[in-house]
Amino acid sequence: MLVARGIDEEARQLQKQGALDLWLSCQGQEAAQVGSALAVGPEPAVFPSYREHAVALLRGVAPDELLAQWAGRTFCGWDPLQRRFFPYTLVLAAQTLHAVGYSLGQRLQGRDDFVVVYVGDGATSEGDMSEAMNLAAVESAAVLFVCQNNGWAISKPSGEQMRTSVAERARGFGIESAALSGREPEAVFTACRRAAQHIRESKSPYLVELSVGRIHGHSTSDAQELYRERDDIARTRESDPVTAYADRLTTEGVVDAAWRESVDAEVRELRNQLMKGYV
Ligand SMILES: Cc1ncc(C[n+]2csc(CCOP(=O)(O)OP(=O)(O)O)c2C)c(N)n1
Ligand SMILES: [Mg+2]
Repeated sequence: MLVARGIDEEARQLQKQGALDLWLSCQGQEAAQVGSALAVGPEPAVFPSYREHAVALLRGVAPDELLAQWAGRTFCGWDPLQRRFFPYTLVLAAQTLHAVGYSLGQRLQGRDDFVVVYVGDGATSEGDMSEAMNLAAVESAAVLFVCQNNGWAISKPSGEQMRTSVAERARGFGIESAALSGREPEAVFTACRRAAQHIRESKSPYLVELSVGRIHGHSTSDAQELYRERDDIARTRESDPVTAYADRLTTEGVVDAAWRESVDAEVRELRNQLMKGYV
């Protein structure tokens, strides 16, 4: 989570300096991403949206590969088959159908791995998401839908996007689901482990809805101060999962100051290398 935070912050700074065209920050969503990615492990193919940077790093995507697309150097940056992490999809919810189709294709090949797809709250309003959930349900596709609900589709609050939770909607399609805070990495890990077990045992899809906070604007082109209350932004920063988890592990004696300093040094080095390659 600390490494993802550092790389994300460096990318934001590089965009401000004109080295990247755009950046969509994952800050505030690291616990949801790291908890879910570690729970499913390295095997399942992952279909991301566009801000799953912590998941990408866990899949072995190098920081400079992660930034390449946002500098307009390539369409992707990494080898999707090698990393089992597919290219970022900017057409909202298109990846949900890709994931269900991929899962059905895997079944035809006699493979029983499940597939993971990440989707935002706003993207669930797209028809593709409803088609994907219905197809996954009727075909009993082995798909784990992970919805990171950060409360916003750019400037549209989630309360104005839907009348029920995404988890409840999934059940309407016949998909088992769970809804929980995405700020606690261990709770996310446990929920996603359970979801993976459900998919393997019952050979049917599952949806996990994780409520998270979006610390920065939608993208580096978005000024969230124009449509979000100051208090709301302040509360999101105060409930930052990265600081909260680091503090908790320190209080519990799981990590100490020396460990933290070694991680900070590693992050500084990664940021330096990234900066040299992009400025
Ligand atoms: C099909 C389509 N419609 C509209 C857009 C423009 N757009 C880009 S991001 C976004 C909001 C998405 O919100 P959400 O799914 O909650 O993801 P978040 O950015 O909050 O992670 C919109 C409307 C798009 N990229 N694709
Ligand atoms: Mg959102």
